[in-house]
Amino acid sequence: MHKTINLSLSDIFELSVDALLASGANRENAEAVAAVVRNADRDGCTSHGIFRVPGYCSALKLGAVNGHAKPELIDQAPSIVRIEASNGLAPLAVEAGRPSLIKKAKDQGIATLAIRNSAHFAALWPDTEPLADDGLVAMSFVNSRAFVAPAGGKRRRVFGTNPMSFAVPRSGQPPMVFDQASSAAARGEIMLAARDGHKALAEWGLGPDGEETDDPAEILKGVQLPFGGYKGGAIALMVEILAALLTGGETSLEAERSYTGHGGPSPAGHLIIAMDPKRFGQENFINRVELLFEEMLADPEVRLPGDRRLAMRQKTQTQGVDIPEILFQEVREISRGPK
Ligand code: NDP
Ligand code: PYC
Repeated sequence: MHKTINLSLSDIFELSVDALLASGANRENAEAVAAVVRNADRDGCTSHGIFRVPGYCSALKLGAVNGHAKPELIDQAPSIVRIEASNGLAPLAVEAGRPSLIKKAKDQGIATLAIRNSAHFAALWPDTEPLADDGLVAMSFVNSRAFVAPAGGKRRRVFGTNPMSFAVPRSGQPPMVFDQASSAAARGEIMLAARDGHKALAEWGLGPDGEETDDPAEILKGVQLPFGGYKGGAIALMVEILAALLTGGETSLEAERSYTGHGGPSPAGHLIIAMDPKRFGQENFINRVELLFEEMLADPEVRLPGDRRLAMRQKTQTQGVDIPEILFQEVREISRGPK
């Protein structure tokens, strides 16, 4: 076990901002990234919290991503807004596009934010939850570098871990949000298992020889597998097409080919869809969603996706987050800047 240190959520934010600034990001970009990092740790998404800051910083220092990028908003059509992110970091691009996406969704009933050339290294629920907070049903899709074999494949990586998130508003409660990789395990979870000396599950992936292994480090060198065989493989394919091809972003294979080994995010594509239930003529939508949830929860074995995150959110506001001391030292060292 690692020796840990307890940090408040504002400590995590400030430390992340300082490390990103010291690595060459401007304040706008640093604060946008630090907010998603803090919120990931707040919600118990350790694999996309401060654990990711050294990777962001390494990519910034090596010039693999542009920490001064200013997202360019393109009003493409009445229901489509595009962002050219110019090799910048995804959190600022999402912030820049959100107001226009919300307005278009409320005007048109459905709207899409298509982001190309941005580096997404985060969880996806921060993209969809604020839209549901505004009364919209939302979906988000992003690709990354090629880590995952298509269903049936054993050696050749083609897809990113290609997550998707879905959010729906609720009555008097935070939105229900799910957020999941299309691989059996997010790469971040495999990295944490490798770091913490845990074994991998057989379905997570294969070693470089195409054989099963319980060593997470071998899977990181080999291929990850889609969840649920060909069904997850089809979702990974769909996300690749929506996120990379429909936005004009880099495919996961293209991002992999230009990757220089910095350990941080690579520019890819990113698609967010928002729908206004009122414009669909469904004034009773939220009540019907609640009835559906009541039916699900009538079985005490069932919980809603996102409930674990929301419980963690309650806890960490007062109790802070334990992180490995070695990670804290690493990020603090980065924040002190070059010697
Ligand atoms: P998980 O498998 O941990 O969880 C997926 C979803 O299932 C969550 O919404 C979770 O809710 C829900 N869930 C889990 N257990 C249950 C249950 N028993 N009943 C009902 N719902 C349940 O997520 P992943 O490991 O697939 O992904 C982890 C993170 O990695 C995500 O945030 C994802 O966006 C991120 N990621 C980012 C990528 C990128 O390219 N930027 C690539 C791949 C992943 P809850 O959280 O409440 O447990
Ligand atoms: O955890 O699979 C992952 C991931 C890929 C890119 C960012 N996170």
